[in-house]
Amino acid sequence: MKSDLKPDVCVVGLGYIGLPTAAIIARAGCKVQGIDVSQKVVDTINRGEIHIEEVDLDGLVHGVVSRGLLSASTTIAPADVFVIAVPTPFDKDHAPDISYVLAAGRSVAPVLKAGDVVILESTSPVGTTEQLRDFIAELRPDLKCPGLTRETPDISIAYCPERVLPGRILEELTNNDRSIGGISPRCARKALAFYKRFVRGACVTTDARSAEMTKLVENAYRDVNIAFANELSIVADSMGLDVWEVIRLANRHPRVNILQPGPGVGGHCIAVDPWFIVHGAPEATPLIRTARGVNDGKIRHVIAKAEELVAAHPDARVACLGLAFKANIDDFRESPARLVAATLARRFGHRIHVVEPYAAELPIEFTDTGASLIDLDTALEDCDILVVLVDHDVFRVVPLAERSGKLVYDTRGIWPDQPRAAEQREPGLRLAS
Ligand code: SAJ
Repeated sequence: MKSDLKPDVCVVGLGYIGLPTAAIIARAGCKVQGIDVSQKVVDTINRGEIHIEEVDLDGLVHGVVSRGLLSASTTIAPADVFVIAVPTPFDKDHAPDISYVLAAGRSVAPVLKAGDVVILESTSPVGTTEQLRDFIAELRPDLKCPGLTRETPDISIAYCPERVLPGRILEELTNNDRSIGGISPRCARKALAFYKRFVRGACVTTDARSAEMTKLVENAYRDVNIAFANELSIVADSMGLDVWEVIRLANRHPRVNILQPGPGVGGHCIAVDPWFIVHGAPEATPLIRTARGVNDGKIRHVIAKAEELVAAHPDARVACLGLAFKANIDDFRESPARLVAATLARRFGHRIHVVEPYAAELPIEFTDTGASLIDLDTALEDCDILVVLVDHDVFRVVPLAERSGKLVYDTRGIWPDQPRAAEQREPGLRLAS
């Protein structure tokens, strides 16, 4: 690859990170081939359409596909830069599974040539990039790999995690700072030159292991801080205090910034990545492990409280507000809200209604429960109990007049003006956490 020419790029894995990344690189003028194991995903993208929901992604993909800059395939072709963005799940014992990363390495290896750059973006346990390098070296003994030769290596290998927020992916892919960890400083420099083509944020180089750990630390930091807020919510509740009020006041301290309690931590990152650290250093991670336990325990706490409330009002119709794992997105995977609503639906059947403006139908586990999907207006007119599970903006703006007289269990603290139980002399009118 000549440095003045735009590299041909291959992005392996066209999911929530891979597809937006491929589209942004294509927008920067590079020819991008996206690889996915699913023929359906490949066909969708080649039609200029998308298989995931993300703000503005449809228009961008349509544009770069129709300009011939992005195409998709199930089979890999030679390129200058390979970006691997495949899942790294964990097993039932929370041990990370890097088999998709190694499978991507297996598919990339045969087409590698001198001068190529391989970049791993998947969230990975520390040491994965080196394992990927070892695997490629094994498959391609003809190539000199970084860290395994005294001579100038033929290829460069680096780790560069994404840190984008679902719902803001395109903006954050462009504007967030990036950590770029090379197997060697030379690898980091090569990867840096690539990211500079489409990232406006600062690109900071380091070694691969530090970059791997940085990604895990960022999400563990958030998990621990959310756990603190969730623990506080249960403590405040037991003392008859409004946790939202306490946090609002505490956050007026110039060095205090407590996050928001909720029905637990969802999504595919924050509830997963801390385990990669725990698995790497089990004896040294009591805090990170406990935070996971606190956040998972908050889901059980909310289920128990919601069940108690619904059971205590046998004639009441109940609306669960939200299924998404967080506000203003249509992603229902690994969602505490969905788990709470489905548990209520299984136990209380047709009394349970779900309001989710981002869903066209209820997820599969609601089948045969008797629960139904209704719109917000119907819920406000017909339901007696509102269980707020997601802080979607459309819920936040419901005026007090439309929810007065209802029993409200607000797990997100979106309605600070809702009268509390004591003021209304009716137990459980507003449960705080
Ligand atoms: N949550 C709370 N209280 C809060 C903040 C969040 O209960 O104060 C809950 C949310 O409702 C949700 C969960 O935590 O269920 C996670 O939401 P999030 O907005 O904190 O994070 P994600 O999972 O959407 O994205 C995170 C981000 N990481 C950090 O903020 C450190 C994102 O930047 C990463 O790129 C992403 O994980 C990832 O892919 O790793």
